[in-house]
Amino acid sequence: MKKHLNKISKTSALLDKRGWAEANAGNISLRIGNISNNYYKKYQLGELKNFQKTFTHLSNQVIIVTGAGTRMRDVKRKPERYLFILKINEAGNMFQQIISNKTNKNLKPTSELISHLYIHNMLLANKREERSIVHTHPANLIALSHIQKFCNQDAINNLLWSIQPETVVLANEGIAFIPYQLTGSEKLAIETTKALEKHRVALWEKHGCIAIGKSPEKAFDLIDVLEKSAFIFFIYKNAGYNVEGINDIKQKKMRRHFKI
Ligand code: 2HA
Ligand code: ZN
Repeated sequence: MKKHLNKISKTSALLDKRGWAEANAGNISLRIGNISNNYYKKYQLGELKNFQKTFTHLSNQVIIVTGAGTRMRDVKRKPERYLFILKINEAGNMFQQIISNKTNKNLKPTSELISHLYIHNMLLANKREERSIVHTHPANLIALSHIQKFCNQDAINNLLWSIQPETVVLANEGIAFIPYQLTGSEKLAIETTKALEKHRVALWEKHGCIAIGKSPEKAFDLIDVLEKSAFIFFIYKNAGYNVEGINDIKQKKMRRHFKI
């Protein structure tokens, strides 16, 4: 278990270092799968609680999520205290906290739990390789989502790809754009899950980013590369320039070269 907790705390440290984690901003989850019952003998299990719906593909899954209201800088220091380990029941409609002697029994799962559950359920249903979800608040991407012209999937991707080759290569299917929805809502979860069937990263209008990856760090990398594009955009805008960037012909050549 420790190695899984450490994967999350390593990424929470990166979010803090990037300045994307003001107060309790952001949340992370890592699905560690279906662990044999023997495993729980050394742990206590908390009381059974209901989800607001049934996630059939999450039957018997164990998922680690950041606690509600926790700061990334605290997760980095004390992962056992600020991470919540959920053991989901056979039916996929209830969960229990897995408790060790370092667990904070008053902790609750992240306020965006509904999005994490919907997405993990979809990933399992579609036999996808991603096990991690990272949600964070990168300032430059959020700023772009305040500009009407870029509140459009084609427009925002054409801009971000044109800024640096790494964005074309790493984020080759682009970022999904999710129009504004209430934080922590089921509507936000449903729209995001639909979008992540075809993407690995989405931008929540006027809020932040959410990405999936094999590891939390891989999900972080995707947001990092897109945020760097947005950062460079505002640098040249602030310097008073409108630039062409990497044009379509060059981007197409790059896609052919990298077979993406
Ligand atoms: O976890 O970022 O979207 C705090 C948030 C909610
Ligand atoms: Zn958020």
